[in-house]
Amino acid sequence: MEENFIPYHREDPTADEMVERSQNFYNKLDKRRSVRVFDSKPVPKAVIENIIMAAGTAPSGAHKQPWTFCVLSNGELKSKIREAAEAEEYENYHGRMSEEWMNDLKQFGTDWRKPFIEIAPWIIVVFRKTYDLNGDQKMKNYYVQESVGIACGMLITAIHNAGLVTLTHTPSPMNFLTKILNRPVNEKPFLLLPVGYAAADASVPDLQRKSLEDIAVFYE
Ligand code: IYR
Repeated sequence: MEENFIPYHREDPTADEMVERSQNFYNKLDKRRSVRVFDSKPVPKAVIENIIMAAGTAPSGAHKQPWTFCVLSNGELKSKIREAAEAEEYENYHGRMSEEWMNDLKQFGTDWRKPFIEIAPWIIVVFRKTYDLNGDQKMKNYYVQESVGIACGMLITAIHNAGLVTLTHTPSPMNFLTKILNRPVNEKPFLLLPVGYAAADASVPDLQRKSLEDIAVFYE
């Protein structure tokens, strides 16, 4: 064993256990939906801390963990972000998005208004660290997009597991987030996720997910 290595504690489930566990996990994840209408009901900070710690277990290039999760519940900051996001989205929905893109979005009923940014009790803005800064010294990060994308997937899974909802909001361009949240030059905004309870009357589009045959090719 390498000097800095420690033994890995295996679980060693039986084949039957694995089939059952994986089926149960899939059933649970299959209930996840992106929800755009939130309740303002408070969510304990401890839940948000736990889901961020869960996201932080993601693998990353050279274990650089090139992410910062900015968590806000402050009403003034939320309003500023909503205002800036809506200004960009207004432009997107009034000419910046192609006709094909607008058509693809029709079934989701989205528009430039983003009230969830103010209504959801928590907003998480994920930043990717294009490099690390140690004083003036720049240190390389690797596979930053992939690493942060994986961490966001785990974050979304953790939110769902906690019994809450979210949606992946990517206002475009999103550099206003760097300014409002006063982030350093090595950080770039990646994704904005409102987190909270779904509104009592929330509804979601009747989407179908692709089948296994549609998404997987087995070479046995
Ligand atoms: N960013 C816009 C538009 C949008 C784009 C895609 I691709 C979506 O899946 C959903 C929305 C918005 O947030 O409305």
